[in-house]
Amino acid sequence: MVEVVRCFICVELEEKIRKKISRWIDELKILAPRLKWVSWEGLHITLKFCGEISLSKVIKLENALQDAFARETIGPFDLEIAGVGAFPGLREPRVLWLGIGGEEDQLVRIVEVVEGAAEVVGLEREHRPFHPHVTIARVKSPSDVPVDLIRTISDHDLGQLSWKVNGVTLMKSELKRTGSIYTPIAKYHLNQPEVS
Ligand code: 2AM
Repeated sequence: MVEVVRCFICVELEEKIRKKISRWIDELKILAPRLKWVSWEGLHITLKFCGEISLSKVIKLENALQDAFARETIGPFDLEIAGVGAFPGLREPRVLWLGIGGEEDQLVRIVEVVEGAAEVVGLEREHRPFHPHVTIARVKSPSDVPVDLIRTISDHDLGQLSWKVNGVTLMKSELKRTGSIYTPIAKYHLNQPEVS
């Protein structure tokens, strides 16, 4: 049997930021305990979801990403958490997320690099527009979302949460009954732009 790996490419958040978001999630959990809240380890910005791919394809993807990021001149850049929202919308949310601000245009450039490398190994391009976000909860049933929760998340100010993005991670995802377990497969560092 061919071994398959569920994986995705993401930007990780600094640990102190994940812990701060998580403390807020702990408060929200009290209002909506039936939602699937993401644990602090699982907070990230997905750049591309690869689905379940063969181990040999994972190795090819690792190499393609390595080559692509070695060629790129995108240097480290700053991102920040900017507001909250939901897919498809706050009226009937399926996914609750934190928005991203700062040098978002750099993130868009990185997604292009990632898509290019993924295409090299035969993965289909994402056709939906890229909407950078950090998923904080998934909703099974709309009745699990009290009005209070939406009011609380809309009114809350998490304060300034910004960090420097130094690289991108190819992450393995294992689905467990208690939640997903993410393990880095490889990390790709952003090049410092040359000073002339
Ligand atoms: P999101 O939560 O950032 O929206 C790992 O499972 C990551 O891959 C998740 O955080 C999720 O992104 C994304 N993901 C999972 N299943 C997916 C799917 N079927 N299609 C697209 N993205 C998916």
